[in-house]
Amino acid sequence: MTGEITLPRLYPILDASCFADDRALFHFAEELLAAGVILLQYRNKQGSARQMLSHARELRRIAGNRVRLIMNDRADLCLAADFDGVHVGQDDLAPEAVRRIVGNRLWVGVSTHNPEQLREVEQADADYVAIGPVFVTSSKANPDPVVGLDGVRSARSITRKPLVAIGGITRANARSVIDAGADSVAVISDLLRDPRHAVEEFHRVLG
Ligand code: 3NM
Repeated sequence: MTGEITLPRLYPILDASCFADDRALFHFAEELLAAGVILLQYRNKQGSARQMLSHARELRRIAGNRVRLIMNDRADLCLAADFDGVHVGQDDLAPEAVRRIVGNRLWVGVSTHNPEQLREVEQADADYVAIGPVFVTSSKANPDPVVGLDGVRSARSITRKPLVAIGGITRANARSVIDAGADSVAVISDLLRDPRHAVEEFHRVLG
């Protein structure tokens, strides 16, 4: 993206593995959107490329063009589904490689887990950086060590890029994460039960 992006405080992640079937997945998305979510990431570590593209195209249709949709890991599927950005981890394509694929108009976000990775991404062509896991999480296989609120404060001191905090973030601790310097909180599990109500509560505590 040319120029700095602005992240909303809440960055929900729709993880396909959390849903029994497509109907439940799309219903969840509809509930998030009805509650006012404007940025949403689609994550699917187990599905085929074909399933991912099919989910992603339907999400684009449901969301319309007012919601920013971010594809986890896959620049090719981001383009194919007309998404607005790609989020990559440390084992995915590097930000510069993603940028060559998606161009300057779309967002590129990168996950980091320690100061060294943060310093590297700070120099890279990424629009935002994520730090995590902030707290214990059961939504990710083999998570890196928990960084805590001190890890968020340290990340804030290293990067000038918009900062997303992720991992174990709930309505109960989200405010402390923002107060530690994050611009936005990315959440999977604390949205799953009654998403509409959960989003409203996140919005309330995050102000
Ligand atoms: N990435 P929940 S932690 C997808 O540390 C993901 O980069 C992490 O899910 C990282 O909100 C995480 O349920 C899981 O803890 C976030």
